[in-house]
Amino acid sequence: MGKAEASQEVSAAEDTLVVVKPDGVRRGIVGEIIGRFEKKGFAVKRLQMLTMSRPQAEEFYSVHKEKPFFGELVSFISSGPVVGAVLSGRDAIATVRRMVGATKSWEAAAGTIRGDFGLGLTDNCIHASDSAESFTKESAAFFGQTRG
Ligand code: FUP
Repeated sequence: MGKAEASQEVSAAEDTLVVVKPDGVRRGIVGEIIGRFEKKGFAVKRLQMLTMSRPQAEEFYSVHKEKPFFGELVSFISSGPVVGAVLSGRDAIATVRRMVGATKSWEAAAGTIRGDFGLGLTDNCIHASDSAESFTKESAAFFGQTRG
């Protein structure tokens, strides 16, 4: 193995945030969802259940604040308990997004979480960060100042 490959190997672990949405918690599939990531090989570095306040939800979804569905999104994510997990492992952001599947659950491929567990859009079981920048912002909004 060359030097470049070796350093890539060392820096391969990446963190991402998933949030099981209120529909997933209500339906009792938190363990099933987090279990998929554990079986894939990701480490669960943080895990917390909480109910987001409206301001917290607005902060969490601030990238969407100009979108027509922002109000609905904020109401939904703050409608009940959610479970956030920081997952760590190789290429976590892209790999977890592939495991989550397409935004519209009815179109999501079988074998993905959205493809297997629902038919919703706003209520599509799970959120996953789409970039390192999103991970940083969303984690701050989700966990606040609590230490992990
Ligand atoms: P995703 O990254 O797959 O979660 O999807 P987006 O960033 O495109 O959308 C963010 C959230 O808004 C998703 F949970 C779905 C929701 N949404 C709506 O509720 N209505 C829409 O018209 C589009 C997205």
